[in-house]
Amino acid sequence: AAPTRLDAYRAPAWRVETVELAFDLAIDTTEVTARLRLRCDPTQTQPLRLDGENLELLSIALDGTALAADAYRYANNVLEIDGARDGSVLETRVRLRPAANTALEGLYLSGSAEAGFLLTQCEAEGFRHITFFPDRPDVQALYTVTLRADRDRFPVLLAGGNPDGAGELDDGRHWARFVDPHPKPGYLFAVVAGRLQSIERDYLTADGRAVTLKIWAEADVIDRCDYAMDALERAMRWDERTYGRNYDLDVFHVVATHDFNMGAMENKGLNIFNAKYLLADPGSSTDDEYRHVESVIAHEYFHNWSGNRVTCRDWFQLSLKEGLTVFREQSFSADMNSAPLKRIEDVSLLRRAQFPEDAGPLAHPVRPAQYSEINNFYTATVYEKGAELVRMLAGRLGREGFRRGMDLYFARNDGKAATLEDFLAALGEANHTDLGPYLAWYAQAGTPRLQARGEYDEARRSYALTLRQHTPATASQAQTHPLPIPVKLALFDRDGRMMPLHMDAQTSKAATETVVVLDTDESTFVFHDVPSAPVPSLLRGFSAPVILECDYDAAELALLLRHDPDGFNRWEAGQQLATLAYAELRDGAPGHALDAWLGALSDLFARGEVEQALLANLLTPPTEVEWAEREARVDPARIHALRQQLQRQLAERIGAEALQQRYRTLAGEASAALDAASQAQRRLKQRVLELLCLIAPDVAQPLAAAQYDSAPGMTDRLGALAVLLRSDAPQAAAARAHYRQRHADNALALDKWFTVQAQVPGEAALDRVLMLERDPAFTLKNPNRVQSLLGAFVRANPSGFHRADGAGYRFLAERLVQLDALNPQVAARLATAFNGWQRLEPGRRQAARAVIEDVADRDGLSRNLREIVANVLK
Ligand code: B3K
Ligand code: ZN
Repeated sequence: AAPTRLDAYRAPAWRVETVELAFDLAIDTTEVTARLRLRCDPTQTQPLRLDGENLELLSIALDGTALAADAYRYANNVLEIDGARDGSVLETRVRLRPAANTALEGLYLSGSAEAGFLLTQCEAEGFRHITFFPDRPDVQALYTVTLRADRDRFPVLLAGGNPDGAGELDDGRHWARFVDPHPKPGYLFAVVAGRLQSIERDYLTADGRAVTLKIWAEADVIDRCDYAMDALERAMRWDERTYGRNYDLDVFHVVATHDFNMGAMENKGLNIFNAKYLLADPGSSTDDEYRHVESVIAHEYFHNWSGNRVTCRDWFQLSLKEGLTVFREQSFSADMNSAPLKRIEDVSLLRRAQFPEDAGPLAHPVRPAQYSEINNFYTATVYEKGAELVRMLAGRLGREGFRRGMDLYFARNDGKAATLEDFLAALGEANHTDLGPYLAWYAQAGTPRLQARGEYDEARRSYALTLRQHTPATASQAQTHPLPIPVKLALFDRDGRMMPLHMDAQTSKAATETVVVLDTDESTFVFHDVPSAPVPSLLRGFSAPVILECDYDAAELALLLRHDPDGFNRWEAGQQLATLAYAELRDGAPGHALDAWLGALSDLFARGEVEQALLANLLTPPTEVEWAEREARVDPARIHALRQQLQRQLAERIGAEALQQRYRTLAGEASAALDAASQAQRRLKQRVLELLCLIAPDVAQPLAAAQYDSAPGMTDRLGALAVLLRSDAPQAAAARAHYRQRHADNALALDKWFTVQAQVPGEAALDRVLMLERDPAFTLKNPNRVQSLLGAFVRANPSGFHRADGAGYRFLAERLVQLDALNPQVAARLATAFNGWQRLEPGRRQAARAVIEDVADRDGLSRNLREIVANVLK
């Protein structure tokens, strides 16, 4: 089929005003009756066409009369119907096969046929797997949903909206009805049915609505939902306070499943979560996982306004809801936890996941121009880069201005399907500002390079900062244009103090931080009354998603690393300095940068004035993936070796004695408490143990083994296991076996057992993965398990996956083909691990190309996998 194109958008000829759905639910076959009241756009003359995939049509009637066989045609996933008019009512009845649905899209079974439950996933185009419908987000309808099922097998029946009656039927069956007063697109529809338990909380919204919050899960995990409930309440309060947004139904359901293709789904009134992002308990969740639960709970909840009340006109606008909602979640998490740490985490993710995407054959704009399979565009670019674009706009308008703009955006577009233009227009108009130039960011792929050069004029006491931008061409766009780039900056004197800034005429009150906007290819900004040659701190807080190429020297970066009061920028200076040090090692010329990095960090370590979690981050150099991005001929084994060498030098400079002592101090305070200080202490302790193990394994391994044995919580236990496995410690085998047995019945804990082993670097990793695949708990049918082993191996273990003989590539190709037959979405996502193969050194490059071409030649691939493989070869 031809790709779908943004510029081919047309408003729907047919809309649906109301939908009445009735489900007769059972595991093997479910029947769905749909009554649609149709509206026709009088200016268009198309026949009625509805989407439908894998549907067995049982009956069809228009305005109460069964349709003759020649009055409709069902082919190529489209049902075309003759004779419909404005106001017509169409009734269809279809049969579905949930238990046979391994793609986990539409209605499917979670768990076993005997004990599992039924649920739906509709975004992006799953609703057409449930009933015939114009399955596009700009068709918004009012839903009434009736569920009928055997009471014993399906005691709980849920759908989005407010409850509207329930009761008994014959033969042990029962029914429940739900009415949603808010018009919504089909992708937000959801039902859940089965044996589930719940926890419940009353919530009163700021505007006075009494709401029941309910979290549902299977009996064995229901006692792990309390943290999510607390997080939900925090998120709801925060959205009231920060954006004036209240919840708008009488109940809010959240359901946990172990069988889910992604993180979670914001269905109206009935969010469905991958258990990984909902369940949390000290015995089996790490600190990171607790934070993820909080942020995903918030993200899905925030969608109720940014996504549901105001939805997307078409899937090209996906970032309208996703970029905005990620930004809202980031702000929430920053408020709940440490803002600099959150920023560090988000920028790291952007660099690890989005920059490589933007630099390779899969590059696409935040608003793509075309797609063949929309599920392939739930990417780091649409989500994370999209969030960075919103952050730039918010920064530009300031806190109050942004709130004004958001108020107008929600008011104007409530109940509508909007575009990115609508978003920028509302933000701009509420502030009498033209944000139009920022639209260019949404249309252009690739990460801009920002070059900075500073010149100090001693006689004039002025400092001229010249900024230049350039975005390299990408596979999808040969021509690139300048973009508005806000650069937040400060100037430091040589004692590490920020200078007051005086720019041209306008500034009389002298701030120490300012924002300049570069919106042309090149521009020079002049600062006056600068008493001495400054060290610029540029792009503070990562004020734009660009790559800064600045001719900082090592001493300047070290000064920022030692003195910048802003945690993010201090970390950033350290990352840049580490990158210079890495380049020195790579070129066989260890020099100033290495020395400055080691010196600054060992001082900061000894002086102990930096907060513990930040210190742990400072002591961690950029990832192998980030460094691979800078190389023209990537040799992942070499990058790994150099990074290890760099860390070993850091450990040596700090000294085994000092590391050991610090470890003992930190270990003395071990607890499973979740407060920020306890988390920070665990994080630093882990980093110290890792560094110590690089230079004194004989000392570190027994410490790790003891930590494993006495760990009060999962963060300590898993951290210790990782150190033992990575250093091939004599104690590793016992700990590995112990963990396997202890957590045999806990799927999420077991996932981490697979992951920690899949991530042990080096050429032996593939054999380990093959061995782990033979574990009885491994299955290709569960997306979390696939991610935990295969995903961790191909994405987070570069030196293992990129084995020199190409065996890692052949292994992935084989699994992709197997997986594709079961679950195309999961297969396609895994296939993106081939991104970047063009820049591998020649040996690996050839091996990778042969393997990818071989996959591309297979018959019968899904549209999902075919598109990724074809794009990756570009
Ligand atoms: N909107 C969903 C993602 C749906 C993915 C469809 N393949 C989760 C989220 O971003 O909140
Ligand atoms: Zn989202």
